[in-house]
Amino acid sequence: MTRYAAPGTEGALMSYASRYGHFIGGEYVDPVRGGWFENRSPVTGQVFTEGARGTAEDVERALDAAHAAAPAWGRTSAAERSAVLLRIADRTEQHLEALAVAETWENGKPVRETLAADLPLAVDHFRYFAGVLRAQEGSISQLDDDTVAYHFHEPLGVVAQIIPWNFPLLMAAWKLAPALAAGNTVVLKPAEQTPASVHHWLGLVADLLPPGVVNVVNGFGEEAGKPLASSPRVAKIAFTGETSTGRLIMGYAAENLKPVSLELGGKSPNLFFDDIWAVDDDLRDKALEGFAMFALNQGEVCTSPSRALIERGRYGDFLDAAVARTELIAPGHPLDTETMIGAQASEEQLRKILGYLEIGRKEGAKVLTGGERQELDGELAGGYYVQPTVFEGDNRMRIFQEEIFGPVVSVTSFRDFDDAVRIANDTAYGLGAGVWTRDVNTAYRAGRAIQAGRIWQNAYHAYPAHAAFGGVKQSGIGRETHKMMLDHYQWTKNVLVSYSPKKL
Ligand code: TXE
Repeated sequence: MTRYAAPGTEGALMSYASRYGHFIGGEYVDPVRGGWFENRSPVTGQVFTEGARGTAEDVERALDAAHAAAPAWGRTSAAERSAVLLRIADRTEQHLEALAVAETWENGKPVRETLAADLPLAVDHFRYFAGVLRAQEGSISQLDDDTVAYHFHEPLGVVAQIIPWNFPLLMAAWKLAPALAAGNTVVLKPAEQTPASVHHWLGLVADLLPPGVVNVVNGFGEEAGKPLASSPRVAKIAFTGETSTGRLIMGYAAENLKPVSLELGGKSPNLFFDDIWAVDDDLRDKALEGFAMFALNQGEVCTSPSRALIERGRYGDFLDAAVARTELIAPGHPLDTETMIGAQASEEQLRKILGYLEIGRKEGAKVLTGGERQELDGELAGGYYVQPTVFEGDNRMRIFQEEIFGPVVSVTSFRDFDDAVRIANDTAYGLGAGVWTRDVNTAYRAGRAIQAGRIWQNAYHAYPAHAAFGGVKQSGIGRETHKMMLDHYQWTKNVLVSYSPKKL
């Protein structure tokens, strides 16, 4: 076991600055109106740094810088931009351990996850888009012997990106890599709960980018996010967050007729067919792991498998084993490499989850394990910890229909294939789903019938680049983590040429 030292303490791999201004035009600047807000580590509940409280004036400054940088960056060759992205990936990788600690301290998630997933995935994202960029081609249509239509990819220009707090660095990488690859400059707003890690990372990679190509404005949704998303000076808005905020963003964008991509909430079903239990083998164990994935990242994942649907024949056997597996999820100090569940990202989120634990009980759902705040000792006593919780109930309950965004799974049974699909689709959301079965036909039919953008089969919570990710229904519009993102961040110019000497 390794216990990393907390940022800024003796032996620590990194320390945070005491405050982070906005990053505009290649340098840190103070907020125009002079406001700052406190940033608490959810690990301890203590303030560890401050972020600039951005307003419309700061957004305008960032947009000025992004517009000034846009023409030159947009004209760089694919090879040049690709080389920059590769250097960013290498630099991030060189500091991977320190960034993993930073991410854990700011967000609360266990360092074993930031080391194994958040940071390696962020690094790979830059490498992936550096690669696909080199392979992108325009096209030519030959309309007749003398007439051709060229299709060129043009960058959109300056894009706005607004990200949440559940994966501060990975969400920044998911947004920045394709936008930069496509030749855009960016104004990005991190979540007010996690303003610092992105800045710490920027401090490490900023010299690799021309000033103004990436600008980061901190602040709250209404004060900084809204002026950014509603600015006529942005060519596109990319957003990840709550569904209700996504609606607002789309409204702002509609005013200026700007394209949006939205990655929103979810209530993802995880389906366990009887045959998975029929054989005592590695796949059965893997399915139990798949069940326990609801607690990964403290359940603060938009695709969290927060509804488990178990076939009736082996319901009791599977559920007993699943509850036992859940009870192995070790809480502890998030900077210990053996800790499996860390702190919720903010006190607000903690309160929201505890509220849903109450709602579940009042609705008549049965708590099979957990159900309380996780009390920890010492410096962790002020942190925001929740026990992994398994509820048994009915899909009509609020705990089955509303996104809790905590380590809480709501379990129910299904009769047969059609019943499973009916319950799975009985939700406003359509982001992720899991299907666990040994039968390839069941897997295929379920994969086609479930309304969700990503369906894992005998797997869960894998987010590799080159597999398109995004939602349907109330879970969003557009896809990420795939080369098709280049199209989201470029527009097609058609040049139609006649080589005919004949008169018109
Ligand atoms: O989200 P918000 P919150 C869900 C999850 C969570 C709930 C609330 O259920 O409990 O949302 O989280 C910015 N104009 N998800 O309140 O408000 C905000 O500053 C422009 C799911 O944090 O959507 C932040 O940068 N921007 C999710 C970002 O939007 C605005 C991830 C997200 O915050 C704005 C996070 C406005 N009017 C939460 N209001 C997922 N799908 O991964 C807020 N913002």
